[in-house]
Amino acid sequence: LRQSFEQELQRAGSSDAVEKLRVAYLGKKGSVTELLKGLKEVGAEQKKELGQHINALKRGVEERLSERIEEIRVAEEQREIEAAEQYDVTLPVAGDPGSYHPITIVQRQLEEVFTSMGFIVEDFKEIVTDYECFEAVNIPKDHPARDMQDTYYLENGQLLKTHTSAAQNFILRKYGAPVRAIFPGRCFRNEATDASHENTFFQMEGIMVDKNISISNLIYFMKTMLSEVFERDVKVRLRPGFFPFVEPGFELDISCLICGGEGCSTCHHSGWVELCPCGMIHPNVLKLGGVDPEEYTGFAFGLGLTRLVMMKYGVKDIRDLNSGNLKALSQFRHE
Ligand code: FA5
Repeated sequence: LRQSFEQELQRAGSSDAVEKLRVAYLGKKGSVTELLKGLKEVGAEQKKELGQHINALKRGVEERLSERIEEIRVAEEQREIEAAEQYDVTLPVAGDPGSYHPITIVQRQLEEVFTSMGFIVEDFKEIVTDYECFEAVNIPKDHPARDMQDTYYLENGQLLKTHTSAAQNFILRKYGAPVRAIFPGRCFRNEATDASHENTFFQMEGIMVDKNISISNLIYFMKTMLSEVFERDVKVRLRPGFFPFVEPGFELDISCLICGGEGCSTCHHSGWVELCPCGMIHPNVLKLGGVDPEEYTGFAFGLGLTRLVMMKYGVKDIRDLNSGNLKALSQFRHE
């Protein structure tokens, strides 16, 4: 019986066929079941020994059935994988092949620039805690700087990230010092929108912490970044700026490339666009991140990625970038 079962099992090529076998051997009228029923007719002495044999046979059959089911499952999976591999992703697409969003294009370009300089790229959540967004970057409760960013609070007390600085503490704790990291992300602020302000926009934060990091390191990296993105000289200015998480802090502005610095609605007629505030990381922020400020220093910057994209491509109104207007967005092809 065992032998014929084994032969039939090998021939069963699908889970349905295996199920039929199960019925044929272990079902109500199955061969093994019949054997067990037959035990009634033998004497007590023989019953014990024979019973043990038949039960062992039954267990063996059950085991082999499950093994075969598993074999079939693996083989089916393999067949599916092979079929998928035959799908040729290099074939030309009929019709519009689509395009990347300009923010994605510039984000990837910046990621390449920074990774080539030894930075890692990190990701972070969009829903964060009050601690992550404010306290861990030296903005305690009741600090007036909280009003600098109008926050969307959720019912559970968490909030939508108002700036990518909300990830600083996470990065410092995860990697310790020394560390070089950039972390792009979407930010949300409850503010009135105009040509250069949206309630949803992208920033790209960067930090570099090591022994003896100074303002000249910061300026070098900012210059490199801008020349790589614009591939030409652009006018920038650095002025003092206040952020509780840096000391000293700076505002890095770029001469408005929409009007050439003459003044237009994009730059609020000032000729300058606030692009990338930055500074030396405040000792309290390092401490809260588990890094000793006596031993290490570092810089941080919070690049307005969406505004950088506007300047690079001459987009006059930030709202065009969030519009989902494919016709407008598809002009920006990836080189
Ligand atoms: C910050 O968010 C700080 N966390 C930046 C920072 C990081 C400073 C690290 C020092 C060290 P600010 O609120 O200025 O700063 O925003 C930074 C940039 O994001 C701005 O320069 C601007 O380019 C962009 N930005 C801010 N608000 C908006 C908005 N509503 N729409 C579009 N871009 C915005």
